[in-house]
Amino acid sequence: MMTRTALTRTQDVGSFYTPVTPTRRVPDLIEDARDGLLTRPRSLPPKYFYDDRGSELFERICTTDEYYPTRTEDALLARHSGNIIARTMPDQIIELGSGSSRKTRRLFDACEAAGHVCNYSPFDVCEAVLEQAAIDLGRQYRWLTITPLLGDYHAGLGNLPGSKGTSLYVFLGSTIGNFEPDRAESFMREIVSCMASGDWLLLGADRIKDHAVLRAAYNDAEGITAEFNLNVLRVLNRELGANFEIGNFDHEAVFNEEQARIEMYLESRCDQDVYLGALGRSIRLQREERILTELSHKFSPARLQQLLHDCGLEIERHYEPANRYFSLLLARRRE
Ligand code: SAH
Ligand code: AVI
Repeated sequence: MMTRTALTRTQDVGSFYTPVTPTRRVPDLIEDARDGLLTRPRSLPPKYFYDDRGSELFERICTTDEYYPTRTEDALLARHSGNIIARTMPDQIIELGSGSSRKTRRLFDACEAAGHVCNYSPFDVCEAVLEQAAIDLGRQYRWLTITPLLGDYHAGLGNLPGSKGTSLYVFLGSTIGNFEPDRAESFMREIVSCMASGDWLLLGADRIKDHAVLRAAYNDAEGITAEFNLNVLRVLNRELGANFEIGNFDHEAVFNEEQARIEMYLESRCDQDVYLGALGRSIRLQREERILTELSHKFSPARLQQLLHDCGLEIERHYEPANRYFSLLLARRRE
């Protein structure tokens, strides 16, 4: 991953990012660790996965044989971006949790093919991934005005920079599945409240399917998902002055059928004490005790329709592959 110094040297994208001012306060890592680790059941919010290394590991997960969501969604975008751009003709594309923006290129390719120029605002919590995306996209699409936005989308969308004309909000990768169901709905409502009449939302959502396929996607043979999961302990060691022994934990990812979600845990391999420096406290973890690190909800078409309807959206198109592994929904605000 290129460093910020390197970006300054390339001078490719001018000033690098615009910070998104929170509209509400969200807990910081110390508070999240206090809330999530000092009491049982133990848990951590998934945003802490995404330091530089975590973002790189996520990119590697996307290329594993088992992790079908990325290539399935990418194939849908490759096939339908022409249609999506023709319908929406966006003046700006605003992407939430944009990561490397790799799949979003399909939309830019379609813009190019249609001779349509637009602006792009990728919004992410990880500075390194945002920076690299801005550099790469700036090189590939010289016509594209890129405004990288750095911030936590849980802190509110009310301070996103103002926009002119038609906006296409993009939320890909089934990141919506990482939210608790109530939060998924309130977040979607927040997106809708940013949308003016005539604006669009493109949402990617992973579908319920054969449980073995789902389990394999979060238990790849190379162990990259395990590394991604364990990486959050490195984040805690660095940012919180904790002393987690990475080798004392196992990656666990199980499908909870009742809740239709993958649950990802770090499981303690032994009885152990871990010191959380910034909290001035130790916690005792018993053998096989788990820390919940991520929920990844899987959706039925009916659930997606209900979610979008309840949030004031009207579905314009529902794109899905022949195996129905993934949904790409193009929606607009219901008037
Ligand atoms: N949209 C991309 C990346 C998905 S990974 C894709 O489909 O491949 C999830 C992305 O959301 C990561 O880049 C991560 O840094 C970002 N993210 C996670 N929590 C976030 C938060 N609270 N605010 C903003 N971005 C967040
Ligand atoms: C970003 N998010 C939608 C991914 C998912 O599938 O829930 C993160 C991930 N976790 C493990 N593998 C991928």
